[in-house]
Amino acid sequence: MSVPNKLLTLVMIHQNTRLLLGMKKRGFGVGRWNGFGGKVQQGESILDAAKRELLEESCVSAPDLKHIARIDFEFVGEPQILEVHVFKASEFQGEPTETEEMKPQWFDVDSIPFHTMWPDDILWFPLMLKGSKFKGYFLFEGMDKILDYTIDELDQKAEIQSS
Ligand code: 8OG
Repeated sequence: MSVPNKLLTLVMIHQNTRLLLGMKKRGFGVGRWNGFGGKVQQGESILDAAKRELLEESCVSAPDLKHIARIDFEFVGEPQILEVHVFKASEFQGEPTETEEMKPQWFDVDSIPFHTMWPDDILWFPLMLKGSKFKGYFLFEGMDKILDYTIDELDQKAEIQSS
């Protein structure tokens, strides 16, 4: 029997030339800059989970999140696919504030610290930054090596499907 995908969210706050990232202080992806997000809870919508995790991890709320991508991550030897739903916002309320999970910082879009991020990010951030919708798949061996991947740009009107 196949294992159901694990649903996760990832939120990017992007304003013109700057992007808000957080340094992950603990857990999966520790030591890497990333957007804000985490697991979708039982009975929660993916959008509500994205808003909740953004607030919990950065003290910022963004009422108008645009669902821009679904990226599936497979890890060699692990049966469960991580299904990450990516959202983007330009408007937000509150002041980005360090929490137990994340240390937020603004980056110029020309100086994104890809060397201290998940290695797939450099491959799909350009699409995210230019406002595209897309679907991605990455096969990882461990946390650092990508064995295979696909990225398909979608029509702006396309609805991002979840499993
Ligand atoms: O709840 P937890 O902190 O474990 O959630 C993991 C977060 O990391 C979630 O926001 C999804 C995100 N994430 C992955 N893999 C990758 C990846 O390869 N790149 C980026 N940018 N984020 C990822 O789980």
